[in-house]
Amino acid sequence: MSTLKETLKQKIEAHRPRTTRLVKEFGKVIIDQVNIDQCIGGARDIRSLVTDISYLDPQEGIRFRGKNIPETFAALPKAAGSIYPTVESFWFFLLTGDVPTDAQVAEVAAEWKVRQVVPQYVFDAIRALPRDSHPMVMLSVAMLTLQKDSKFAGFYNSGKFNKMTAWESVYEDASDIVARIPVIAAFIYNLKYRNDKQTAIDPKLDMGANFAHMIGQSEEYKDVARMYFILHSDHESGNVSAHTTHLVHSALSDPYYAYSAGLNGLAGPLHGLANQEVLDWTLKFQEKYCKGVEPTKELIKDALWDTLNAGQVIPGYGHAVLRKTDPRYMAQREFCLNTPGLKDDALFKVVAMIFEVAPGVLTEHGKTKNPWPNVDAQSGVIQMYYGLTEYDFYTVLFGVGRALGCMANITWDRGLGYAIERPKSVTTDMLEKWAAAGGRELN
Ligand code: CMX
Repeated sequence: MSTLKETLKQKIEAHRPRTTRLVKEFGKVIIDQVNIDQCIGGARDIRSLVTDISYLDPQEGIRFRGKNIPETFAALPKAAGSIYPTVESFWFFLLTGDVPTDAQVAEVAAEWKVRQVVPQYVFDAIRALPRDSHPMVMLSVAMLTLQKDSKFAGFYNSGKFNKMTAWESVYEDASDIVARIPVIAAFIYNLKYRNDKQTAIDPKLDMGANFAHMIGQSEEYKDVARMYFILHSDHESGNVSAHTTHLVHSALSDPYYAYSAGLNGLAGPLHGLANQEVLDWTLKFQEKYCKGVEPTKELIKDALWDTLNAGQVIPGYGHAVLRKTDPRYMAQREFCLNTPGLKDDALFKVVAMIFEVAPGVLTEHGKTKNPWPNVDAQSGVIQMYYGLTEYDFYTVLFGVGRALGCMANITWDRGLGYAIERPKSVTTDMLEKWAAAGGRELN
């Protein structure tokens, strides 16, 4: 058993009694209540999910295993010659909560080299799709195509299924998925945008660097990939992609079914597709409002109001939980400011100007509870700068990163034996009756 799996085994076994005790001794302790607004309004803010992989504080932003973004980047072992950690070290950290040693990172990296070999039938299935399919469709189909070799499904069907050890086969699938998904994403990118010019895996490179290599990117892009995948990995359990993955897996659907479903949720414009929408909005703004003139705050303000008055959302702004600027936005902004060339890039300047104007406009508009930018507002500028201009691919990049969080979460879901998820629904008649009575009588 690898050091990572052994560490995980010890952590899961040590953690189980905590979950069991909470249910047995304190199961009826009330931690939240639900009102009609939340019932109709997307279950916002109801505390009914448990994860220790990450926690999202509305004011502070994300903490991975208790560490905020700068602390995470500072703590983890770095890629050779880089100030950024490897994705492999982050995976160890997300799964176990431990900062790995260099030797442990090397072991994960070596394991991923074996796991990352993608069967030819996956590429054949992607190729069989219409070439103008959205790249997220291709990624989701690839995930389902891999399902036939699921180790979890195999274990379930073996007749020897055991709830206590089921997490081990989820871990095997999860590890295969995180190792293979960048290779699949690179294949999709090359197929769609580089005339099918495919590049072989370089076995000497870490995951982020290899992704850059496979899509024909520059040396500097290796850090972009590492940073991007880590920043997009996890945002506690309630967001659509993480929650969908958790929900589908709770039926004991294997990780391939579960993550394909999670990707389908990520592909929504209110979730991961917003990074593509931000670029689309910004480029259309330049085209329509800046004919021969420099962008100004006034022009941006006009364009933002036109979008809002047309009943559309400003992509990249607002959040269901956050009530301040997303630290993931700030981490990417800092990357831009610290990168010569990028900090003077015309598109970065427009996005920086939107940051100055949009919160005021959204506040005046008066609808959103959070007028500040989220992760998607900044990410596309960096990709554009490095020549990854095909912005309908950006959600695939998000999906590669998000796999880390979703897979870590469902490995623990199985380790702790979380139940099949099944909230109770009510009817409108019932809501009206309880509204008239001032609340439902609880017994
Ligand atoms: N532009 C315009 N209106 C917005 C808005 C925005 N950026 N953000 C929220 N609103 C509106 C909502 O549409 C809602 O309007 P209605 O009452 O007419 O339905 C109202 O403000 C209240 O919404 P909220 O409680 O502040 O936000 P929600 O929790 O309902 O939704 C989110 C959160 C992210 C879907 C929303 O802010 C949004 O649509 N943002 C733009 C899309 C985006 O950037 N998504 C990416 C989020 C990060 C990610 O998951 O990748």
